[in-house]
Amino acid sequence: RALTVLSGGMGGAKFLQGLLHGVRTGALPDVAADADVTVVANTADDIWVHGLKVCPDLDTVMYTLGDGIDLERGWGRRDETWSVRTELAEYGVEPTWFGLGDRDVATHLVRTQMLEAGYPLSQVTEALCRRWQPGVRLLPMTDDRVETHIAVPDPDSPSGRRVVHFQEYWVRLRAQVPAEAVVVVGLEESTPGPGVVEAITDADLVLLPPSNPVVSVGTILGVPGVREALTATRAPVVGLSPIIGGTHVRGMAEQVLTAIGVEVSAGGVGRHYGARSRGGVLDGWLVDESDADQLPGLEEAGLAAAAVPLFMTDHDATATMAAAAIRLVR
Ligand code: GDP
Ligand code: FO1
Ligand code: CA
Repeated sequence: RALTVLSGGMGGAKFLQGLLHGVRTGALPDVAADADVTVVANTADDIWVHGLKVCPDLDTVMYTLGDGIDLERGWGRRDETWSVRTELAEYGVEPTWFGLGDRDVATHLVRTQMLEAGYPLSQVTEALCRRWQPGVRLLPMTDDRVETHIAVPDPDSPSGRRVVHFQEYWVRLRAQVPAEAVVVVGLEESTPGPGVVEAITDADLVLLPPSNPVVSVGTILGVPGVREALTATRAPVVGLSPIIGGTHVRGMAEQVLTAIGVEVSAGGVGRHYGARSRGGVLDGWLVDESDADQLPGLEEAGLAAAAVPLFMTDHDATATMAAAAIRLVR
């Protein structure tokens, strides 16, 4: 069987670890131990810093599944050193708020060199994965440049707001100011990367992990052609809520859901994605057991829904929720 997962960074990567564990241990119903897993990853977090192209979500998935991630930070490399970052700060070169580890810089140098030589991001990613062997086919959602920006309040500007790159909103501002709008530059003009549409239409199952519904999954869905592929695929499409008890487990999903006017609840996100039978992208939606009160609203919206433990505390717990997702739609 072929599984396809639409993923952001940390949440998606953690889900993928459990999913792969479930595949390998035969814990997933109707999924053979040699099933192929394809990941379509968000690239709208990408940022050019110090002349280097940094792809946080691609790298977080690649490092996590390739066992090079720093588990405590959740991003960047294990056993990292920060000489380059320190030297850049000594030169007073901005942005000093976005830290590039020395080992991580090598990844960005390889990527930037290949991009400048004319290789598309998909081929760059394939080359980097030859080293990291993540155990999945890792596809950028698009080879085109797409960047999420966030409008924040700014009393000093005539419009009362200013727009910052998503990384500045998250890393420098710590998402401590309201997100008034989410602007994904280049999204309308982008096209799905090589293999993306087929990964969705030819899959036996498509999973939406508990990634950020706006700036991780939302951006993938926003690439023209992706929604159509989800509508057309014969595979069931099932998702897991990143919102538990009315807020995110970590990160800034609450802020960006509010920015786009979506209710910050497990049911609200499920309804936001919508039932495929009603023009949306989902057949099924899993919520945490503490959100069982959301189930009637989801069923009314045409979605198969269930409430199960949804904290990814370890690989077995994650594999169990992945199995529950499959059971919901098979
Ligand atoms: P990012 O790109 O690094 O922000 O990572 P993702 O977008 O892939 O995932 C971030 C989302 O993961 C956040 O909205 C969190 O609420 C969600 N998340 C993190 N840990 C868990 C968990 O254990 N269970 C669930 N259900 N969601 C989680
Ligand atoms: N997150 C931080 O909180 N501080 C950083 O300095 C930082 C640097 C960084 C460098 C490379 C990279 O791939 C990720 C990095 N991140 C950092 C995490 C990044 O903001 C997140 O992984 C995602 O973009 C959130 O979705
Ligand atoms: Ca991300």
